[in-house]
Amino acid sequence: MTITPRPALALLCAAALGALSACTEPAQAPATQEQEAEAAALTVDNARVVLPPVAGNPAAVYFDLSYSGAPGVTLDSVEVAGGGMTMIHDYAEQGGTRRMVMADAVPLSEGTPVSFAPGGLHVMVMEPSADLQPGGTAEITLTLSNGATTLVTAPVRAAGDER
Ligand SMILES: [Cu+2]
Repeated sequence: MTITPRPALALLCAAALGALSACTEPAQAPATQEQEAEAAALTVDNARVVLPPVAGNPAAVYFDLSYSGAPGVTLDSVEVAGGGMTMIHDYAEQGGTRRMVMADAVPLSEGTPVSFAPGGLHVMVMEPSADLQPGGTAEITLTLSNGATTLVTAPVRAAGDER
């Protein structure tokens, strides 16, 4: 999918001139209107980080996604502040056993909620740091294939807690 730049900012500026407002450029490269719209189109509920029973093992992240944006978009990556590399995993039947497999990109479509939950889709977080403590919170960034990002704050749970 290609994102076509639109002169939306210029139009806003032109409108603002009538109100004598100065037209200021954001200091950082702004997200395009499309990216902001796509980020708003993603709703993340019930996000939580579950720490491993053994320190140093990967942590897991679960959440419920609903999406109402343009079709053809996937969830491409999930980053966790205080954690290392992340991977999106799923479970699948292989040779009669249920194994963990890589899920590179998770398709999102309107009217089809996607749940990351124990036994199914999950985010594995390598090398969770000591910043991630039970009862604390973690900042999680979800990035879509169109470049839109959504930041959520999730509670951190101990391995033995409810997942
Ligand atoms: Cu996994």
